[in-house]
Amino acid sequence: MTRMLAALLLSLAATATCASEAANIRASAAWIRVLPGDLPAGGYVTLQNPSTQPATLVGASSPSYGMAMLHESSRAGGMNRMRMVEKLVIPAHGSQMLAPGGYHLMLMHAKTPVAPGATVRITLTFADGSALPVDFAARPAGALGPHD
Ligand SMILES: [Cu+2]
Repeated sequence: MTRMLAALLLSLAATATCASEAANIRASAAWIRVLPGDLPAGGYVTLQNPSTQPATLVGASSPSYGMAMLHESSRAGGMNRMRMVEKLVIPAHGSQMLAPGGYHLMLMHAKTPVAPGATVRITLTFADGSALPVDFAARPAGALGPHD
């Protein structure tokens, strides 16, 4: 009987720590920078993880764009570079910023022109397969942040 109870408690504990990664993440200050023509837009967001489990961002998709990728910008030898990032960890009790000059979403092939002021839905996907839909505010090419 005691053994059964222990097994039951163990399974309950396992369930409690298996909340989906997406459910643990809080997204804020989500915006995209819209560039003219068919130039890709950068997507930026702050991801907070108040949970006790790390979450790993592995991709993104949007009904407004043909392709969305995770990128990192850097400067090396006076050159701006970008590279693809396969995954980005949001640590337990921590946060990760996607911001100009660093990690960002690269949104390509807008299906229809996205105007500044519009809202673009982007779904973030995590390593456990869970998904977090986030509304991003479209901002003009000169914007520095979600509000300026
Ligand atoms: Cu990029």
